[in-house]
Amino acid sequence: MRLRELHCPVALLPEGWAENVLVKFDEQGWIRSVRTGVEAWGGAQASGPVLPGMPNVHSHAFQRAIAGRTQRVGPGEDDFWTWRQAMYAFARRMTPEAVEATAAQLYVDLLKSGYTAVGEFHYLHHQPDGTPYDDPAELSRRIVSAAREAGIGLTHLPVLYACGGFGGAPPSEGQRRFLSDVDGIGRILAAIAKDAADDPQLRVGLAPHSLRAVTPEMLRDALAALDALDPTAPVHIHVAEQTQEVADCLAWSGKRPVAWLLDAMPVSERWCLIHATHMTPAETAALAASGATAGLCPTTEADLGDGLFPAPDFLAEGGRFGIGSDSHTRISPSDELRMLEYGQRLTRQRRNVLRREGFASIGLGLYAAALEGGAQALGRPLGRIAPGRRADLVVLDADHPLLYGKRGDDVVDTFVFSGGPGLVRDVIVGGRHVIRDGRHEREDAIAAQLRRAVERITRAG
Ligand code: NGQ
Ligand code: ZN
Repeated sequence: MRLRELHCPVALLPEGWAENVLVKFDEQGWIRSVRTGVEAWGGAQASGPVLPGMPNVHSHAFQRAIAGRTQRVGPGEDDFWTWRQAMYAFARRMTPEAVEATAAQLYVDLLKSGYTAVGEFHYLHHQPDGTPYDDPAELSRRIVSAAREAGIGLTHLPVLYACGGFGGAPPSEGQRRFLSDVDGIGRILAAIAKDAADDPQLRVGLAPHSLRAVTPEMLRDALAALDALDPTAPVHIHVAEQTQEVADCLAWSGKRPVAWLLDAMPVSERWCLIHATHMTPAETAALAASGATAGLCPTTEADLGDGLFPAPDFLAEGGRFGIGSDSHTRISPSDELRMLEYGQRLTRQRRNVLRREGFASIGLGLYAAALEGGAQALGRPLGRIAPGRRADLVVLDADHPLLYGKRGDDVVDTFVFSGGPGLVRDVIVGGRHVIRDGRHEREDAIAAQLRRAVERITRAG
């Protein structure tokens, strides 16, 4: 259902909390006006505090299908690289139908947890043996159609993946479905950009997978191809997630991955460096100064044993970040933000570590930072209840016992540290009321379609 306005008893505006806020939308889903101190008179009324919806900057939708399937002990020690083998083995089994069904269910679950837009870092392009589908953009189109079915905003990021390691090392068997050259990825980009032209819910960008997966020449050519299409489109890349990757990059180039990228590439506001876990203080300061965002995925980074992002230094340098759920072991913006702070508390033996100037609360400071950084990373006007931004809103459940008697910053701290997705009651994306009273109108059909797809791929073994 499309709304034209929403009256909010309390809303988080760019300037802070405001009461009796009337937000008006146009039919394309843009916020037209925001007025405060307006009494409700019978139009659509939010049942609780209203926050800007959270952008999710990093998703591999198909990996939701492996949630709970990678926690078994292996023959030797388990690490990121043994997880990756298990992930590759499962990725082989994904049919186009399974990709779409998994993504549609995932996107409904993202909405229910308070995410209203997602950056899909999409590298499953081809058939299991590496042959392109008849339509080379087949699986990208499946992602777009899943996002449309769920009603979530999408920044589609087709991945350029060509090598198996630094210095143009050959790819492995398990990477066949991901491989393309610059022209191939350009064709997928152009196909999806056509769909995005008249859809304010959709944007495209480019994702060179990592410095392991592309050569510097390819990276330059791909950026040139992207610029020809859209010189402001987002660029996302995995970087410095594992210490092995740092060591390999040093052996190849004499530089650490983040330093290499900042020196060799025009890293700017349009870039989002995913993970950037392992940085020296100089790299941390330089990344912050570049204006690029760090795409932090704390629950996945914990699950994969990556290490801790140097968040206190990065924030002190004015660094910008967005959050992502990456492998989707957990789906919850509050989990990502809480883990970001708790990682620091556990190692420093202190409380309230990630403080930000102008914010009295940790939860709100981090939530607000992730809104701004997330909007920047996804290249869409999100993250603020303000005219000209997308009407992407989350209504918390004022009837939830955790929120009794709470006001202002305590509401967001309760969401981030205690309530999580259970506090999300209604979600509006681009003016469409996609989650009502905790339910998505198509959730039964979407779950049924997933069940069928899972049964088929499980049977096919
Ligand atoms: C991915 N995931 O592309 O899904 C990666 C693993 C890799 C994370 N880095 C594969 N969390 O980096 O080679
Ligand atoms: Zn990733």
